Amino acid sequence: MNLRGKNVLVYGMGISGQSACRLLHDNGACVSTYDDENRFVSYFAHEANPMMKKYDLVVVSPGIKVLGNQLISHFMITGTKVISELDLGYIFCKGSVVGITGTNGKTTVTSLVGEIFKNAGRKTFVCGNIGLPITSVAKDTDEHSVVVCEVSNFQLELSNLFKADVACILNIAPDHIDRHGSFEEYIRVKRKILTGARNQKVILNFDDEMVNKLQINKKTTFFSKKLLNKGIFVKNNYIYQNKNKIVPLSEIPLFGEKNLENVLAAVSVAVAFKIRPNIIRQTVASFKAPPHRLSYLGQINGADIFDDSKATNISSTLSAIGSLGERGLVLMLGGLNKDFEFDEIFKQGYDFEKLICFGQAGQEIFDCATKFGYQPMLFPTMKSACHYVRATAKAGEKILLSPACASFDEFASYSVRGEVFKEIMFGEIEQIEMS
Ligand code: UMA
Repeated sequence: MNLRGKNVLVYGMGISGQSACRLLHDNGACVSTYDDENRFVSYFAHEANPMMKKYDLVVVSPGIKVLGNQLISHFMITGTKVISELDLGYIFCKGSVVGITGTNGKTTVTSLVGEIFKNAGRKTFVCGNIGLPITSVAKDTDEHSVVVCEVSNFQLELSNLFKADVACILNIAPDHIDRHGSFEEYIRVKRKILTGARNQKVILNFDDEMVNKLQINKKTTFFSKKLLNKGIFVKNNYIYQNKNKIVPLSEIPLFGEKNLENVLAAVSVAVAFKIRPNIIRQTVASFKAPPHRLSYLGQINGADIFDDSKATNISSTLSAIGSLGERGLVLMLGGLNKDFEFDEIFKQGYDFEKLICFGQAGQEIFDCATKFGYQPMLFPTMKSACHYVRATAKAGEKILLSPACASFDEFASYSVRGEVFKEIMFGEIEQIEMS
């Protein structure tokens, strides 16, 4: 794409918008910026009213909801080319690009794949939804490098140019319905990662009902926790690729069934790049999962404490319950509802030790649980719920923060929520209350 002298508007001035500006500027474009909250980077021209101007290209940040957005509709109606920040970064990436998406597990798989490539001596860039915009790494890539990109639905929504050489879908369950309007639309957007290059290799989770149903091509590799005829699968407590043993399950340091799926996915990507089995095995064995994903924090009064603050949807919470088991489980649910019905959790008939609801969605979850015969407890905030749970913790309990909601009613992000949880459970209670 020749951008020299072209008028380009970047919409949304978060970290991806800012790095898109730099990439465009470095490639000779005349960059203007717009942000609904009036944030702007001082050395680019900030537009007060971009509808009044004509642009050759508009680059949109992932956080901007496309449905119902008047500015984006205006550009589309007037025939202006509109692309995503993901598209822009991809166009300038050299070498191979791996795209990893899914409702849950993206960050874990992206990190593990990145580690495997690095240990194999490849020039590796781990980027995307994980926190580093693809537009910020593109200029440093070359024909030998590998870009491992965590791809969110937000990034895919406006994307048409992103064509990963290897595309992986981990799982699909209802999420971000508030953004996409329906589960069907969420699936349609997720599938866009498969509209890839001619020689795109596709890696899919055989065990996920929704992913398994996706149309496959000749180059599709499936991974599974069960025995398959070919692909990446588990047999006799080993991860196999066809007939080759790759990793013994006993060496996987990550906890739970979902993490086994994550490791299978990462092994599948590594195998697609012909990485040596001993490198894959060593990397898996020494891998440390990113925090707030069913992380074991320690004990209080003999109760085990688990931080799964990253569980911001129902399927993630259900998988945490499945991994820990219902016996002695003190489940902490709540935050900001993303348009979910909570019936899915309670209709399973789990026999929880305690059910704790909190935050903006607390009353709704409380009412739903009560409808199914539970006797939940309701707290206005997660902090107040944590103080109660800590004060009453007893031996044999498994205290699990797996909220099935976004964090934004009380915290800046799921990671802040997880840190506060840890602080209250293990830190100086008085200090936390004063702050
Ligand atoms: N803005 C508008 N109009 C809007 C919405 C936002 O102008 O309607 C502006 C805001 O005022 C703000 C800017 O856009 O100035 C924020 O941009 P952004 O929301 O695109 O956020 P970035 O800082 O660029 O971060 C984005 C991703 N954020 C989102 O998708 C919401 C980050 O994922 C990602 O790590 C980063 O790019 C680098 O690629 C975060 C995320 O929450 C972690 N992702 C969601 C998730 O994981 O569930 C999808």
